[in-house]
Parts: sequence; structure tokens; C-alpha cells
Amino acid sequence: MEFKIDSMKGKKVLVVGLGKSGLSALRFLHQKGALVTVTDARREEELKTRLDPTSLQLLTSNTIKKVFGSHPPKIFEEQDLIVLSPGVPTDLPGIKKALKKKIPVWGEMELACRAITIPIIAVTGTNGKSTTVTLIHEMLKKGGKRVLLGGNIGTPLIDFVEPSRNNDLLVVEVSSFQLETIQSFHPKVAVLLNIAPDHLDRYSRFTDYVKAKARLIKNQDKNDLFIGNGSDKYCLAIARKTKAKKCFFSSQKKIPGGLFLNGSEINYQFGKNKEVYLARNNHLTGLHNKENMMAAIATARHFGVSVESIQGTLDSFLGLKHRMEYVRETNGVTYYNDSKGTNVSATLMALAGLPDKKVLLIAGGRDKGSNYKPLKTVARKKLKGLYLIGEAAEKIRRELGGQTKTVIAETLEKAVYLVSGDAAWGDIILFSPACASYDQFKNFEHRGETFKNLVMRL
Ligand code: UMA
Repeated sequence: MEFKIDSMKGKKVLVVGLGKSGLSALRFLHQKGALVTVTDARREEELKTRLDPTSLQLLTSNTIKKVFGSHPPKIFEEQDLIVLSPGVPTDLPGIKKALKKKIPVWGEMELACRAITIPIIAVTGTNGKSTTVTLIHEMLKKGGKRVLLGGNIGTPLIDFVEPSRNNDLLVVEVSSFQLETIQSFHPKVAVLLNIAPDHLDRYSRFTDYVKAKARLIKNQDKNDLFIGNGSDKYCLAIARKTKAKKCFFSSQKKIPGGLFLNGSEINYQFGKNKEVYLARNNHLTGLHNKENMMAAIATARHFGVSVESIQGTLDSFLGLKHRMEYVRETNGVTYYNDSKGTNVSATLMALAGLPDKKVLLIAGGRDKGSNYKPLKTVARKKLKGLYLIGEAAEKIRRELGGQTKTVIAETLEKAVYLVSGDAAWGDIILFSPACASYDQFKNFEHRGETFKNLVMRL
């Protein structure tokens, strides 16, 4: 049955997962008069401790059914529509049964984009998404546009259905999880930053992760724009398949008709134009940030933002929390919080801009099926010490095997205590876990705040 977003009244809808996305979807559907069942793998008592009073109140409504503690397949078969949270794997037995019965299964983002009519700018990639969407958002605002910013960066898209009526554009950070469950999601501008191994606990093969990322361009046509990394083989392979106009950027080579680095300048050549941007902001160091800037510039220029406004944004950007965030300097030792570094390539990027033999790295957390060996060379070259925490500690120690002094610290608290004792004047302490946070923390923000608090107490 094709499902119309405007005729939800009386329809049976199952919302799977009661985190941020599930709650927002639940609120929206309830307001539309749908008969909602909500299911979460956590037990009710545990969920209650995580919910705010308004959400708890909503759950008492007699038109909302609650099934907590597991996802019984039977409830999936009784629905007109199923709405999944991004963290819920799409191979749950109930989902398979529903699909067999041709019951539509949408992600929260699919539900949202059916109710949002303003143009969408969607950004994905393994790393740099949040920095890039924030830059794009700032540039477009400076250029006089009314712009919303949401998606994986924190606000579920469904929360923008009402606000989108008074805005011109929506900038969305999109994860591979969210892309798995889109059908009609159609970005006017699609930005693909880079692809490297990540989330291998969810995808049995890296190619499945790449396939999920490729869904970004699924609905693009010749009136749309694709902006991609011209030096990333996975991005190039995906670019070959899009029907949209293309614009490439690279920090590695000159791209005629695109954006590239010329010393510390970014050059953008298109048509007869040649524009020059200065990449002089200390919060945007490293080649990966130059690429993020290029992707943002291309997007903002596409919407007519002036060169001056773009340069103004590049210069005033203060960086993101938990992304190579400067915490403090004490006793000549500088501390950086990179809690958002949740995969190996993010940690490699964080280390890339730092001096040799001066860094003490705290890493570890929940393993995502990652291969840590790519960190070996850099560990030997850059690290004075490696302090490992969380479930992945032993695996990382094994795979990096003696490249530097390695300590299993178990907890972040113990790691900060040990590392601060070992650091000498002029050293840098970097917390860039290369792992997910869920073994010891609520999320990467909670983990980063904990790190900063521990460092401020030193
Ligand atoms: N749950 C189940 N069954 C399952 C799995 C989970 O019931 O099989 C329940 C959990 O018990 C929990 C709820 O689902 O109560 C959590 O849902 P969720 O994991 O989808 O998380 P949300 O709170 O809805 O947040 C999601 C994104 N999280 C994930 O994709 C894991 C947030 O991205 C995003 O900001 C938010 O939607 C709004 O769009 C975070 C993230 O970690 C930052 N993203 C990953 C990343 O960036 O690496 C992809």
C-alpha cells in the first residue's frame, strides 16, 4: 500500500527504537492521529530514566501501545507502516516478516522528507560531516538564507516539518544507517566527503557500508548537484553513477573545473571564474578540514553566497565540540578532546596535524569490528604513549603490538590520571578513541564532557 503522509489518521504505525529519532517520530505520528505502537529493546524501567517528563507524559496516552524489552515479530505484521530509528538494524526478524507482507518500512528520515518540501542539502561521508554541515549552515545564513540544520548531527529531521514552512533550505547530516531506510529522500545538493572503513559491527562487509553511502544519490536527477571528493576512489565510483551535475574537490591534486589546494589557498575554478579562499583558520587545520571547507564553499556558491561571506565564515568558525577541541594547557601539557573520533580514520586524521614523539593518546571504547593496524606506523612515529580504555582495549593492544609504551587503563578516569602523570613539558594529550562510546558512556558527547571535566580537575 502506498502511504500518504497526510492521511495518517487511524493508521497503525510501529515506531522501533525510543531514542531521539523514535521519540520525535512518535510525537509527529501521534499528532497526525495515527495509532502508534512503540517498541524498544530496553526494559521500561531503564527507558524511563532516559526520558524527559513531557515524553513520559506522552507515553501515557491511551492511543499509544508500548512493547518494551524486546521486539516480538508478531507486532510488526499487524501494522500499516513501520518507522525505524537509525540505530536499529534492518535485519530484525519482525522487519523481514513485515517486508514479506509488503508493509512499508521507513527510516525516520524517510517519514520526515515526505512532509518537508523545501530543498535539502545532504552531507555524508565517514568523517567531517558535522564540520561541513555546520560550515554550510553558517555560510548560507551569512548569505541571507533562512536555513535549518539537522539529521545525524543531533536533531531528527521530523522535528523540522513545521519550521520548514518558514525556511528556504534544510542542511542535513546523513549517516549510512539513515540512508539504508530512505526511499524518496531526494537532496537537491548531495555532498560525499570520503569513505573509509567504519561501523563494521553493523555491516558484515565494507562494501555493504559503501552501498549504504551510495544511496545518497539514489533519487538525484539532472537538475541536482553532486559534490564529491575527487581523490577518494569510493566517492569517484559513486559519482560515476549519479545523474546530477558534478563538482569535485581535492586536497591531493589540481581539479580543473573544481576546487583544489594551492599552498594554503583554496582555488575554485568554474567557467571563466577563478576564486581564491584563504584557509587560515587554526580551528580548521589538516588536509581533511581543507576538504570540508571546499565542499562547503562549493555548496554555498551554488546557492549564490558571495565570496566575501564565505571567507568571513571560514575565518570566524570556532570549531566543533568534541572534534579536536582544545581543552586546556596545564604544566606545559596541552589537552585535546576528539571524542567524536569514533573510527580509525578519524583518529589518524586527528594525529596527522600533531608533532612527532610528543603525543600521548587515549583511545578505546566499544569496538565496531574495526581493524586498528592502520594506526601502527603513526603510533611508532608520533606517540610517546598509548592509554587504552573500554571493551576494545585488549584488541587494540594486540593489533598495534608494542609500537609505543602501551598501558591498559580500563576507564577514562584512570587513563587521564596515568597520562597526566607521564606527560612532560611540551607534550600533547589527545583523546581520540577510534571506537564507539556506548560501552561506558551514553554517547560521544557524554564521553567528551567526562574527559573535559576530568582534565579541568587536574
Ligand atoms: N534500539 C532498539 N532496538 C535495537 C537497537 C536500538 O530498540 O535493535 C533502541 C535503543 O534501546 C535506544 C534507541 O533505539 O533506546 C536508540 O535509537 P538510535 O540508536 O537510532 O539513536 P537516536 O537517539 O534515535 O539517535 C539517532 C542517531 N544515532 C544513531 O544512528 C546510532 C544519532 O546519531 C542522531 O543524532 C539522531 O538519531 C538524530 O538524527 C548519533 C550517532 O552515533 C550521533 N550516529 C552514528 C555516527 O555518527 O557514527 C551513525
